[in-house]
Amino acid sequence: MASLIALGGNLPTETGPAAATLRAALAALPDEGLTPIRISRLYDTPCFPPGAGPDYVNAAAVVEGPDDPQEMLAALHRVEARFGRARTQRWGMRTLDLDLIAMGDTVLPDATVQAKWRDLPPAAQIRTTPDRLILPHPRLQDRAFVLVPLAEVAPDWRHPLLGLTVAQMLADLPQTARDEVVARP
Ligand code: A4P
Ligand code: MG
Repeated sequence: MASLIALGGNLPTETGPAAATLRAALAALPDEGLTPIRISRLYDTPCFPPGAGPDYVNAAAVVEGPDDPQEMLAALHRVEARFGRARTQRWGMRTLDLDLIAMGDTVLPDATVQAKWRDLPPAAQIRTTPDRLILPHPRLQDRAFVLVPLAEVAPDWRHPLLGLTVAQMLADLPQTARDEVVARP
């Protein structure tokens, strides 16, 4: 099944600066059974929340991979591990973060729980981490650093619960937030 994935990093690794790490991670996807179908450009994005660390490099891709969402996430975690992802502080600095944004119109674990995580107030978002896979990714609709790259590779994917396409969710963000996400030359 085709999945949408988002990549981000704001710390150098042995591979090099974050941009080099993202490129290497994209190149390593086939080693984990994931076939990239479309890959966005890399984007420079301001750190969220502001001041929490260096700015990020972000990208998105459409990949063909396992039908089972848990297997899909496990494959992404193996790529993260290979590039030295250490889970320390949530929303802290990271060498490589690979998020599973969506798998078709799969909703996990169910519409009520997905909506609960989606509607979490910002303070609680920082304090709490889901202990299971939530699909679509609960913060997708809020984040220009996800939606701008995603609009390059899957503008017409439609959120199964919000009923909005990627292009529509992006258009709903403030212009200032969209302008901060800048494609690298
Ligand atoms: N989890 C549940 N649903 C998912 C999903 N759809 N995709 C669980 C991935 N993981 C999911 O994730 C924490 C737990 O969420 C996992 O055990 C998984 O089972 P994580 O990747 O270990 O932790 P994290 O990355 O610290 O949390 P998360 O939620 O991925 O962080 P965010 O929300 O992605 O924030 N600013 C800019 N400019 N660019 C960025 O890329 N990224 C973050 C990370 C903060 N600020 C940023 C950026
Ligand atoms: Mg993550």
